[in-house]
Parts: sequence; structure tokens; C-alpha cells
Amino acid sequence: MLYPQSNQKRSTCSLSGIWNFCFVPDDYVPLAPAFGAAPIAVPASINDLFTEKRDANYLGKVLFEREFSLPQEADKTYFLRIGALSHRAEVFLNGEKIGTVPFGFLPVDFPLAGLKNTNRLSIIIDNRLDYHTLPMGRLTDGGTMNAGTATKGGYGVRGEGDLPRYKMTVKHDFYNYTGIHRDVIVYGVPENHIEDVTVQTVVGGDYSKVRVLATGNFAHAEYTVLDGETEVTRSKEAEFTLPKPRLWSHEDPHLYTLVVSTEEDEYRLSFGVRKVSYDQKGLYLNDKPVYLKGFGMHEDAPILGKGNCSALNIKNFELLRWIGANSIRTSHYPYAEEVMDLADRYGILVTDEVPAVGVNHWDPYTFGENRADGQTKALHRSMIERLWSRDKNHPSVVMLSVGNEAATFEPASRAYFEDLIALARSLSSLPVTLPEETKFVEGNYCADLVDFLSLNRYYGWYDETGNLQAIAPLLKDDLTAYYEKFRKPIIVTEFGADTIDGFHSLRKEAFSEEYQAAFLAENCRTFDELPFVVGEHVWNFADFKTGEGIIRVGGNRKGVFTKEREPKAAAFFLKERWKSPVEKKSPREEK
Ligand code: BDP
Repeated sequence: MLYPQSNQKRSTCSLSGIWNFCFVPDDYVPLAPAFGAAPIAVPASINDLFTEKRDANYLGKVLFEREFSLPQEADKTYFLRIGALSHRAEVFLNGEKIGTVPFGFLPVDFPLAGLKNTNRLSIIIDNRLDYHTLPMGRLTDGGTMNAGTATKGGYGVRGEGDLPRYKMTVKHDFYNYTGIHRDVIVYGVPENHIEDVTVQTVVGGDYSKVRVLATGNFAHAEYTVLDGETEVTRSKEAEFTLPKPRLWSHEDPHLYTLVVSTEEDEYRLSFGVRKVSYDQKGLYLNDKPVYLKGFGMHEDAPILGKGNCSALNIKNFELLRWIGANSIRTSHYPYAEEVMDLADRYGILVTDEVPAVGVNHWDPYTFGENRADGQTKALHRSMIERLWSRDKNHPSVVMLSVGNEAATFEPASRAYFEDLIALARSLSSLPVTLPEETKFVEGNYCADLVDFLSLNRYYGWYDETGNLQAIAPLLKDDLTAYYEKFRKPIIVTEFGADTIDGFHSLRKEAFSEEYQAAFLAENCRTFDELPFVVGEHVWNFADFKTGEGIIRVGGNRKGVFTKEREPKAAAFFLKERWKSPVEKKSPREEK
């Protein structure tokens, strides 16, 4: 899948900006322009833009609509790209349905036939989660929701009417942000265009060999590699040599540009030359062992919600660089394509995760008919495929994660994940993982399937709250048991303590900045004693929004940075720890 691009052969027209917005009933069809619509921002989540709680927490269908015009060229074919929305949608052009968006967090493209001078684009989003969405979730405390809102004039726009929407809540691990979260772009390509490009580097273990697979409607293609402005190779063969390649790494994230030219089309793509390998001892980048230092993150910021924002993205990566992190996990869903581009540029190694979160703790079970079943799995499968087709050319992506904290303690989880992990392996040569909360090795039905054990552990927080002394013995026993049974390297993919910035405690009490710093230090000290721990990802990079609940004081506060991206005390501990290579008590040998 190619990101829309404009050059002498291709054009793009961004539809980001102000759109019209309404809450709509379930049977709404946009035959005519929306009546009584309010302005809304794209990309952004709608939730934090509202003043009324019942609007912010609305569950049901919402309409986004706008008009657009663009100069149309007769020899071009036009497409619509929706970067991502949450969670499902129907898309209409001039009142006619042109497609459905089956999932959130990943892009979709629709061909645009019959464009007029002025066109009305209507996107009806449904933000409800169920057993057949990913994230998996459920609505509670039913009610009639938005039925009848049309009688209020304007389909229940902000604060109007007296509707029972606010009675609905959703069971979900983080806040159920709603909206068009990434850019919407109309793009034109030549009729005979390049459809996809896959760049494979270090072919057959040879660092100077590159192989390109370009698909589409063309007879001949030419491949040019640029290093900055300088041409380093030009080839009519899809496999060629890059003399003395400068390798991509965290320390030197060097990128080349590949230009694919055909009779009618041209596409430019940046790529890095790097080799990812792994064995029982851990992960290697360009044949050198890497210890992962970094965070599980969230796309979440004040006002924007999950809306993609270049300024915020840069700030996040500057902070990752400042603190000395070398890696992140895109918990718990694929991040914006712009984020992936920046990861390439900043040299941040990424574990790329699909949004299979919430696949756990359903009463009385999670996996089975009308729960996580064949329908859920088909969606899950299509999201793994889509993620790889989007991210396969990013040198920063070093691992694939097929979900988070699934109910791997249920026997039926095995049949579900066996195929999905096999699928991920068939798509790429990268290691595959599945972050786990399951504690008891004997009751884990999936851990032997993955290449890296990713364990989320909260000793000293959810277990033994406030007890720093309890961390090391519990953690050691737990991780050692996992390693001894499965003999796979371990990444601790989550460990963290909620911390209210500005709350201090000399005795390091829970929720204080002092407790968070000491808690992280104690966890890290323990990892250093366990040679099979090959990575640490603190939960979380920054505070993020959740539903309301008695364990959430204004959301999940396990951030090392606040929502505004200011450091808590723990940030200085991590910066000190991560500025130099993490010293293991028994370092693994060089490969
Ligand atoms: C873990 C989840 C993560 C939560 C975290 C927490 O993987 O998404 O935010 O717990 O409660 O179980 O802080």
C-alpha cells in the first residue's frame, strides 16, 4: 500500500480542516446535505471538543460531511484515502455509497468514479465496540441511544435534546475516542499506475543487495537510488547492488530514497538498509545485540484526542531522544503513517501492534461462539495483513505484535492465535510477539507460539501496591519460570505506576513522583539481574485518557511525561539509566 504522494505524475488534495458534523440515527442515509450540522475538526477526536459530557461520551453513529472540488485531469484516476477513523464507517460520495471502512487505526482507499465539479463527501462513523470489532468491547446499560434524535432538528447536535445517550458506557481499556483521526486525502494517479512497492534490503544476508517488487500496470520500470541528492545506483533490473551501503541503525538512522519510474508513473519512497535477526538470546540489528529501552505509548493528547498532529509527533520523538529511548511499542494499535516515518528518521525501533486489545476477561469466557470467534478472527487476520502492507518498508519496524493481553489462559486461545501468528510469520521475517498478562506458565496456551515473550507486569502496583520490597522477588520468580519453560528471550513490555505530577512523598507513597521513580528503578535493577530480559518498555510514555473509574484520577497516570509532555521525576531516572548501554549482570555473548 502506497501513501498518497504528489509529484509531476501524481497529485494530492488534502481534505483536512473543518467539516460538518451531526449525531445521526442508525438508519441515516446522507441523501441531502446534513441539516443543522455543527463545525468539527479533521483530523481530531470529537470528544474533547465538546462542552457537554453526554456528547463527549456519545455512542452510536455520527456524520462527517464536507464538499470538495479539485482540478481534474482526464488521464488521471482518482482515489480517496482515509488515514484512519474510529471504528467503522460507511462512505458516500454525492449521496451514493462508495464503500465501508471495516476497522479503525488503518488506512483505506476507495476509487472515486464520476467526480463532479463540486462533490459532497459523507462519512458515517459508528463508534460502538462489540465482540466483532478490534478493539473488542461491549456497551453496557443499553437505553434507546440515538433513536428519535432526528425530531430534535439537526439530529441531536451538541447539548440539544434530552436523550439517554449518556446512560451508555463502553467496556474498553482506554478512552473510546471517536473521529476521523488521520488525514483524508483525494489523490490522482495516472491510469496505468504503480500500485505497490516493496523494498527488500540485505537480500540473502548480503548487505549490498536490494530487491524491489513493484506492482501495477506498466511494462518496464527503472529503479534509482538516491543518497540525499546524489544518485548511487540506477537499474532496470529489480534486483541490484548498493555499493558500500550506510546501514540504518538507532545511532545512525540513515535513509536512502528509491525512485521507481515507469512509462506513465513515478513513486518515491525512503528506505533503510538494515538486518533484523533474533535467536534464543535476543534481538540483533545488523548482527549486533540490541537491548530495547523505551515505552508503550498511546496516541493521545489534550484537545486532539487521537488526532494526528505533526507538532505533537515531533515533540514525542524529541522526548524519546532526550530520554535516551531506542524503541517503542505502538500499544495498542497501529500509529499514524507520519509517526512511522518519524520513527525511521529518529532511529526508533518499533514493535508494531494490531488493535487486538480487550480480547480478555469476558464473563464467563472470551473465546467461543459470539465472542472472539471466527468473525473476530477474520477481522484480526485482515488487520495483520493491512498493517504489514502499510508498514513493510519501514526500517524502524523490527517486531510484529498480534495483540495485547489476550485471554491466553483459555485453552481456546491457542487455535485462535496459532493461525494468526503463522500468518504474521508468512508475511514477514520479523519476530512475532503477543504481550501477556497471563501469570501462570502452566496455564498459558500461547506463549510457545511467539518468538519473544512480552510480559506486562505490575508488581508494586496492581499487586503489592506501594511495596517496593515485593517487586524483585515476585518479578524474578515469575520471569524465571517463563524463561525456564519456554526458553525465549523476554521483553517486559509494561511496568508502571500511576503518578500524579506534583504529588510528593518523602516516604515514597503510591501515586507520588518519588514512588514512580523508585518503582521503575527497582524493576530495572531486577531486569539487570536476569540475562534473559532483553528489553524494558515502561508503561507509559505519557498520561492518557480512559473511561471514568475509581482507579483512574483523570485517566491513566502512569506516564513518565504528563499529557502536556512535561517530565515527572521518573523521567530523570530513566534519562540517567538509558544514556549508556544497559549493563546486564551476565551479558549475553556476541552472536
Ligand atoms: C495493562 C494494559 C494497559 C493498561 C494497563 C494499566 O495492557 O493497556 O493501560 O494495564 O492498567 O493491563 O495501566
